[in-house]
Amino acid sequence: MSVIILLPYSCILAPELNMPHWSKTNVTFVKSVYKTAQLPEAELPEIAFAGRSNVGKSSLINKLLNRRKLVKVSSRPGKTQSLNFFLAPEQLYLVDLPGYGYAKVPRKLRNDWLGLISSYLLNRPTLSCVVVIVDIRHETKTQDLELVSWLRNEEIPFLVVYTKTDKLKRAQIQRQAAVLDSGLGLNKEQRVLFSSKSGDGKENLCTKLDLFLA
Ligand SMILES: Nc1nc2c(ncn2[C@@H]2O[C@H](COP(=O)(O)OP(=O)(O)OP(=O)(O)O)[C@@H](O)[C@H]2O)c(=O)[nH]1
Ligand SMILES: [Mg+2]
Repeated sequence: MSVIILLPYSCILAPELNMPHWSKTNVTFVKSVYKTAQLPEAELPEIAFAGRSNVGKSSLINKLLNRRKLVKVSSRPGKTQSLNFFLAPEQLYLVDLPGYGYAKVPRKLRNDWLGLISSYLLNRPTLSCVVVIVDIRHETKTQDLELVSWLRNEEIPFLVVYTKTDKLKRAQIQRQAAVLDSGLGLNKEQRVLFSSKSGDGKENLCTKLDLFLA
């Protein structure tokens, strides 16, 4: 008996159309942006990744794209000082934002970053989602709460990721997640548990991000 499998037309012509954005291997670094004038043309959907210094933003992007060294990861906080644009051709931009909350950054530089980041987040017409990354081990930090409240107020779509879950035991993960949910005013649908080390939560994160891009 022969079995005939019917594939959708798009699948035969262009298999990549039916693949999730996240299995792409041809993502490339485009540019570092230090001033609004340097932003690439707003022609593709964009996902920006924000969070405190050293929380694991760059590691999360690498894990999402299955790339070990696309984005530089460091043990030195404050490594990412510009808006770094990565491109999945014809699909979307991923934007690694500078981390906040690192005390040793000079005030002038910090104010410049804040101006650049808030202007980018407020005015970027193609911004589909801001991923706010929070270390699952910590209590609710004022700056995370401020960012989430600001995004909510400005009606900028966002998703929160509690990362580094590999550092906690299963029961602790649930306890900490509940503490952060309450501190940040989130329900379970608005956040994802994730580990860049183990990859736990990656599928859920991809599925949630796809909803923002749909
Ligand atoms: N165990 C564990 N370590 C992680 C995870 N994510 C990141 N790290 C580590 O945390 C440190 C900081 O990671 P980065 O990805 O550079 O953090 P970042 O938020 O991009 O840092 P800045 O660009 O400096 O703001 C590195 O030593 C990573 O290896 C994780 O899920 N689990
Ligand atoms: Mg970084």
